[in-house]
Amino acid sequence: MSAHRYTLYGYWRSSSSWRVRLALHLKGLVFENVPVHLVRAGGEQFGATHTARNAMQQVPVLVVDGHHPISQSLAIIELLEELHPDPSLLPERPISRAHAREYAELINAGIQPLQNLDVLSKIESQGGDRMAWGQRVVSKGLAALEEKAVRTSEEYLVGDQVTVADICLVPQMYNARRFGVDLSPFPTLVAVDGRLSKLPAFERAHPSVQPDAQPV
Ligand SMILES: N[C@@H](CCC(=O)N[C@@H](CS)C(=O)NCC(=O)O)C(=O)O
Repeated sequence: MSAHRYTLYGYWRSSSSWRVRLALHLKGLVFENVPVHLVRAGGEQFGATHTARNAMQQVPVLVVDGHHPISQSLAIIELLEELHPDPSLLPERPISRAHAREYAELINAGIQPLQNLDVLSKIESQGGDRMAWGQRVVSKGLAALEEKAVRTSEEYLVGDQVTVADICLVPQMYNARRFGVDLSPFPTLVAVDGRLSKLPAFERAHPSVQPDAQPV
């Protein structure tokens, strides 16, 4: 039972919102899930109500105890880790912790922002091919991650504990499939993603079972 009240403003298919849902479920925390529709009516993220929560006009936003809106999924996950350290989403050894953070950032800073809705729309509006762009940036990032994970992975990306790296991996693999990326060069990532997807917290956080999910 949490001493804090959590409200998550997110979108079923947003990979960053998915990361926060995963952290909340892995830590067994109760939260209210409030959908912000990123597409309908031009995008609710651009409206005054959501802009007041996050001037970046993005999800996720976690509101803590009704008055602290926090954006940026990794900052939110770090807050949850500090407030609820058990179970930890970081390995014990400092080097392993660095790897978990490294992989999370590789996805958070090196892949996801290059293929988010905003960037894809701009690519398209300038005559580019959004699918080809998405495939290129996702494949490049996953290739780097595969090369690293081969050396640290056991059951999951870093050893045999679920970490923040795994939280970032699963939504990114889902996006890779949406872009039609060939995953055969990434056997480690595919195997870890498969194992993670069977865990109850990962099943509960999946976009398809969210209240705002739409048929695909
Ligand atoms: N670095 C941010 C990224 C947030 C982000 O890219 N959110 C996307 C959904 S995954 C969004 O709200 N997009 C709305 C838009 O592009 O208009 C985080 O980790 O929270």
